[in-house]
Amino acid sequence: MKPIDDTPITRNGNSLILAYDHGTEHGPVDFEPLPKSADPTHVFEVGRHDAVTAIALQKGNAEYYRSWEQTHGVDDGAPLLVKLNGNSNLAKRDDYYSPKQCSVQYAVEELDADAIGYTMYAGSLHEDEMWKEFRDVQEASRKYDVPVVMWSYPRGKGIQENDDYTGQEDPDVVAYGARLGLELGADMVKCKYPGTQEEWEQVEAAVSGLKTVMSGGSKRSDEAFLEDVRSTVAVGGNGLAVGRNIFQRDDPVALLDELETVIFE
Ligand code: FBP
Repeated sequence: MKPIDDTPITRNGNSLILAYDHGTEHGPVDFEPLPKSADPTHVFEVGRHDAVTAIALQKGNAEYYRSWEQTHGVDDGAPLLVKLNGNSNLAKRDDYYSPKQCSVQYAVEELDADAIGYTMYAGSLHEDEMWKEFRDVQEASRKYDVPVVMWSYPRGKGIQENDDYTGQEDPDVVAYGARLGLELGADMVKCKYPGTQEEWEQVEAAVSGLKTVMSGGSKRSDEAFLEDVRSTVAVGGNGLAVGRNIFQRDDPVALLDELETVIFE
């Protein structure tokens, strides 16, 4: 099994994953702040920035990405992370579930994926089913020697709200989700930022050195965003998986330059 630090999705041990699966997860509404972001090739171009160590795409865009690279002679595009599962906001379900649309075999053999991504909703009524799917994904990833990133988002009927937190942002819940990544064999976990550095320390304490990346969340100012990233990296976080804070900016280069310094230097 290749250590994740020997794969193209890390640099100096850290990662910046440019996530662009929002058309699946949220729908075109996420492209409204910057209409050109609905064009995948615009975001593929953004991914050529040196700071980006992987671009996370659903199967259809992953196919488009590989053909775009070929037609345009691009050889410096971001390594490809294929997100195997996803769900739309349109479905009515009894609880959270993210079905799988792509196999590890297809991702690696047909799309030449450098990494695999899978969303886990621990706490949902469908947790058992997702654990079984993740087991197959993880074992197939080992067979092909590609790293697995778990989008670890505990949510659903098992997650209680309390006076202080809205369930998903409770640091105990985030830390538990991160720990599941370690227990179930992920190489990296992507977690919601609970909101403070102390709370992220709690996440780090739970994972015993497993790579962690912070989920970007909704768009905020450059300074507020950088501050969140700095505060996680300072206590052991390994970077960022970010979508809206990059692709909703008309010119994200300055922010990517800053992120490159914060995450890799
Ligand atoms: P953002 O940086 O835009 O939050 O993207 C990260 C991400 O995990 C995406 O991969 C995914 O589409 C989205 O967040 C899911 O967000 P949520 O399910 O919390 O609305």
